[in-house]
Amino acid sequence: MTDIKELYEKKGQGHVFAFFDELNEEEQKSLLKQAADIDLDEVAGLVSSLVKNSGGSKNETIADELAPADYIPLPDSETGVADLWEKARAEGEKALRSGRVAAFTVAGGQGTRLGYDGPKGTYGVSPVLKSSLFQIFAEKILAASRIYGKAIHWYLMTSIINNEETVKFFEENEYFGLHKERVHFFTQGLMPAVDDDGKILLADKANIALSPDGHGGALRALVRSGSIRQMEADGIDTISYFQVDNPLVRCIDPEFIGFHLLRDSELSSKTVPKAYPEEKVGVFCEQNGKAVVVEYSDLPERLASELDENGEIKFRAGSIAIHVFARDFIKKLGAGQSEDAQLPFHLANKKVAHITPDGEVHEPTEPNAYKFEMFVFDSLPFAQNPVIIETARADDFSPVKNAEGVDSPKTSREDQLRQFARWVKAAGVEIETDDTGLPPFTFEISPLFADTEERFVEKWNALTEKPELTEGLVLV
Ligand code: UD2
Repeated sequence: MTDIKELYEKKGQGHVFAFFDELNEEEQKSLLKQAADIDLDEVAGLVSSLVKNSGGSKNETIADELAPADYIPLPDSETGVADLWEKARAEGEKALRSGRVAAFTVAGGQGTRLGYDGPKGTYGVSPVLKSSLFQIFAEKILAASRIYGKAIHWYLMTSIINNEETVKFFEENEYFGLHKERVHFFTQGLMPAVDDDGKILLADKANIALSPDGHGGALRALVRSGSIRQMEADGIDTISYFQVDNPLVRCIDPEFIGFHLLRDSELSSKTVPKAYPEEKVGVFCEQNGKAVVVEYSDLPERLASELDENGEIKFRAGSIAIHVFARDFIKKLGAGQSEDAQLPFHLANKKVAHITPDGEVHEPTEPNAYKFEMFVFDSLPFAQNPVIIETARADDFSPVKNAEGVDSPKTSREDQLRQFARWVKAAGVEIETDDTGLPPFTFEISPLFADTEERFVEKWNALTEKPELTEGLVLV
């Protein structure tokens, strides 16, 4: 154990143990464990490559090599080919019936922007019942399990900060009708926050200031937690990935899965055309013959606002963080089997409360520290045969990120209502809506009643007694 202290001393991080002698035995053990879990060489490398170079003008260098990425357009768009989509759907349905597909949600983030005190997935978002994000996903997965006759496994990545509360929420809600043994939680890795000089910060005398290593940490964590091995044992080779913040997401989409399988892709992605140049989504681009996602903060403004010959946003293929991964691609990358296929870390300059060398608590008002995060989409250039398909924003993407304004509970609730109203209209029911398609009253269609427009129409038409569409109606 003293080896760890010596190692920290040798690497210039000895201050982490400055208060060690004041701690009780349990605290000492815990601090030593936290310290042992940190790869100091990795941190030193990141400090010299990122922290010491922060403020450079990397954007302009990458910008010159970027071109917009190609994607498969929707079948009902001008250039879309309906046959292709039909074939993809058949392939995806076959895969679902054979049980080779699992769902996977990254839910380890801290969700600070929403200002909600709890794991984001427990936040209530549906219009009438205020069902939580987790419940909506669970019901979509349950619905797909019933449709394809195979109970779908669901993997969820949490972090040490929210794991206990997340699992408790599922327990209390009896896993929303899913088989408990098919819902798998695992925690992601942590990285220490450092100051301008690359010194690791202490949250208090007994704890290092640690935070989740980004959703890109999912690849390592899936391997380390044994989830990949378990998938192999269960015959699962295809992983449907989505974020915790998007209640509209089609958790299990046969067409998307089908395109991924038909093209023998290691990583497939969905795109929607950006709504406006500054929209905070990454953009699919091509760089040196490889597909990449350039995060919104890294795309130079002149490219973000450039128009093509048709007057459309040139770099418009927005990344909405919905993917299908081949299991073995994650296995390869997550195990770090290849030196060249390591996901890079990104630097985030944040406010981190910490304890000073003289034992005082420092609550910063300005960003004072650096955190390191990996992004899952950085795995894209390593993937063989990457596929990008277009999806309809209205049926796949309306995230809850901010307490107010864009991407807020209000906008997401309204987008859910618009979807329900479209489905009802498609079934031939007259319903009044405003110019944006929003109905004047609040109602809800549970994924257990129908999870797509097509199934809604079928189910609605089969009802012998149709309920009246009024305020507060819930179809389950
Ligand atoms: C993400 C994408 C953005 C776009 C947008 C769509 C990044 C950097 N950008 O933006 O390009 O696709 O989503 O909505 O991802 N998470 C973890 N562990 C972590 C950090 C995050 O599990 O350590 C999860 C988090 O719980 C959430 C998701 O990753 O489900 C997205 O994280 P975010 O809110 O930081 O990403 P955001 O909104 O900046």
